Amino acid sequence: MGISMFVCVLVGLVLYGTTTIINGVEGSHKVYKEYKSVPAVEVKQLHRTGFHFQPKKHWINDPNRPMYYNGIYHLFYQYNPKGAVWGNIVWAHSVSTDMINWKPLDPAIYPSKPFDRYGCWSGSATILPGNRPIILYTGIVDPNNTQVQNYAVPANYSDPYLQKWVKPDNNPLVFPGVGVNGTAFRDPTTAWWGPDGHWRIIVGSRRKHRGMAYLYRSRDFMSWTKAQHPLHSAKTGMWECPDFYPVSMDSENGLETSVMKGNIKHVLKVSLDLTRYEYYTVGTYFHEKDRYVPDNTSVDGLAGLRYDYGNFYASKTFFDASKNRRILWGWANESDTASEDVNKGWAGIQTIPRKVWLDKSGKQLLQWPIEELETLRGKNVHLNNQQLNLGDHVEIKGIAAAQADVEVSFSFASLDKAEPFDPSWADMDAQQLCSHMGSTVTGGLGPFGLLTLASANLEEYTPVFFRVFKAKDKHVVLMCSDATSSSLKKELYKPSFSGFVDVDLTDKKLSLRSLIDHSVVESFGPGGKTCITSRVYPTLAVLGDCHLFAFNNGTETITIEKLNAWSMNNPLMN
Ligand SMILES: *[C@@H]1O[C@H](CO)[C@@H](O)[C@H](O)[C@H]1NC(C)=O
Ligand SMILES: *[C@@H]1O[C@H](CO)[C@@H](O)[C@H](O)[C@H]1NC(C)=O
Ligand SMILES: *[C@@H]1O[C@H](CO)[C@@H](O)[C@H](O)[C@H]1NC(C)=O
Ligand SMILES: *[C@@H]1O[C@H](CO)[C@@H](O)[C@H](O)[C@H]1NC(C)=O
Ligand SMILES: *[C@@H]1O[C@H](CO)[C@@H](O)[C@H](O)[C@H]1NC(C)=O
Ligand SMILES: *[C@H]1O[C@@H](CO)[C@H](O)[C@@H](O)[C@@H]1NC(C)=O
Repeated sequence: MGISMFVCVLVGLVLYGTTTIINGVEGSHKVYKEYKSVPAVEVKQLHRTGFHFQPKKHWINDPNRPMYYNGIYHLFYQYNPKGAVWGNIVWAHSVSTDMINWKPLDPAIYPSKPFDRYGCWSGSATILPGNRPIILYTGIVDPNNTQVQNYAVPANYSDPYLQKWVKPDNNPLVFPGVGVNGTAFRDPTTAWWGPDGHWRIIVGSRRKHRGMAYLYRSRDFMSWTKAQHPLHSAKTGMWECPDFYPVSMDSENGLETSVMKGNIKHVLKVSLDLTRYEYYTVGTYFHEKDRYVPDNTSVDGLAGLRYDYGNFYASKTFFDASKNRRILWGWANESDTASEDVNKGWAGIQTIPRKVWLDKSGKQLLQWPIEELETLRGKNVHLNNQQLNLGDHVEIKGIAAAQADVEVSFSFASLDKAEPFDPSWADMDAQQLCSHMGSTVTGGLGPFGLLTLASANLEEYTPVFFRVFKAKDKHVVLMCSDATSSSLKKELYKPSFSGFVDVDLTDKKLSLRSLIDHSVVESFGPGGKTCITSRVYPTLAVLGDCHLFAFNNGTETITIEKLNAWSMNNPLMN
């Protein structure tokens, strides 16, 4: 991560507050040399989240090597101990027994050795036989940004928190080698073990315009050999933070990363530096040939499936053996300016950990907030059978609307009023469509949904809604989380995030869950089929002045069959 930033600093092209573009192709972070070592004077509370993962102050990015070990969940993450913009990155470390309440520890890894002197970037944990965790991470070895893969092990396996980590002197384990671009070679995955007695990892890279998942094998975890061919590649630009894991075709349970047999498929996820979004495919892993082939229902690249259609990047999953589930963590960056971040004294959150599993169709994943989140639910209000006619918006009163969990199921009598889906829209992505047809554009079946983080008179609101279209031989469901009207503040990134929902409408229902937390709205479309995270910064719709509504701006009447909303309590947060 952060490679382009390094390149810029080091070649002296320090850009003050302007977007850095490498080769005119790759989008990237921004470099603020004047801010990166300016500790926060004060930590502004107004938009801080109540129940999302955050340290006390300063910048965070990628979640790293989450794992479960001897009853404790560990989360490591990229952290700037000295400021609220990217820089000075170390591996911060927190522990938890439920992934909701967190206790901070000292940083686990920081630059100190020749093999990581210029940076300690993302990586993954693997639990070796004998219950011994080991971490692989990317080290930066020179001012030219050359990347290698290193390992670290706990100093004391009996320490329940694994506070100290050792980076042995036989590092690095993996050099870029011939034919590999050494400045685009990072983010090793959790290793999996094959029946041939070899461990395997992939490392993200690029070769010209191809994203590469380079495959390495090792018998002893120390000596690694690059395979002749990558596990997979595609013409998408640089692949960061790859993740590769099996999913069951007949159960919601997660699978340990080395499982290869049974009724399973595999998932390959990559973070595209080009778009700063993440994409995944569902496919088959031919382990004898060490090739991954996406199914014909899954495409690589920009038209592909995404975990989340909003602010969500550099994610990582792990297998939680205590509950037989696979858990997904992702980073949600800020949408305000760097100077605002410096002013706030903090930047970046981790999204609520999500359980991930394969949909029955076998074509996509489903995601749902971990059940432990429900322990934070406080005051509850509910509604049943409430009708919403064209233009209606009803307030959901009685909870803390700025920090809430809302579950709602909508129904409608007929699909007849669905607007026609213009074939020319097929070339548009969902986000473009949502920006043309927002919550204020009257429709037929929709737009309907929730108005989150809303001010009393709707000067500010973040609508999360559905709109149903009728295409030639099917219905097309659009889900939007639209930041356009989220804040009266001008200098903000306010995208109309959106994704399509592949859902069967024969029961004429659509459901939605939104986790609302001051400056974030994390939403889960029907059963977790489409997820969207928006970061927003209201000026009026804050704290006690924040409201929640359900609305309909379509001609078809919508019924709120059932709505439950809870105020959310604050967990222990670092
Ligand atoms: C960095 O790159 C420059 C220019 O290619 C080269 O002269 C120099 O030797 C490199 N430095 C290191 C430490 O590799
Ligand atoms: C390792 O951790 C255990 C449990 O905290 C402690 O009792 C022991 O003294 C530690 N060993 C060393 C060498 O620090
Ligand atoms: C190697 O990767 C860097 C960083 O992405 C890029 O700027 C450079 O053009 C790449 N070199 C080649 C030969 O592709
Ligand atoms: C997609 O693959 C399945 C088998 O996995 C096959 O039955 C189907 O015909 C393929 N569809 C296309 C369009 O190639
Ligand atoms: C519904 O549409 C009307 C007319 O465009 C607009 O004034 C109103 O704000 C919309 N309601 C919502 C909740 O967006
Ligand atoms: C998050 O911030 C927005 C606004 O500055 C950028 O447009 C995104 O590219 C950025 N996302 C990531 C993953 O860095």
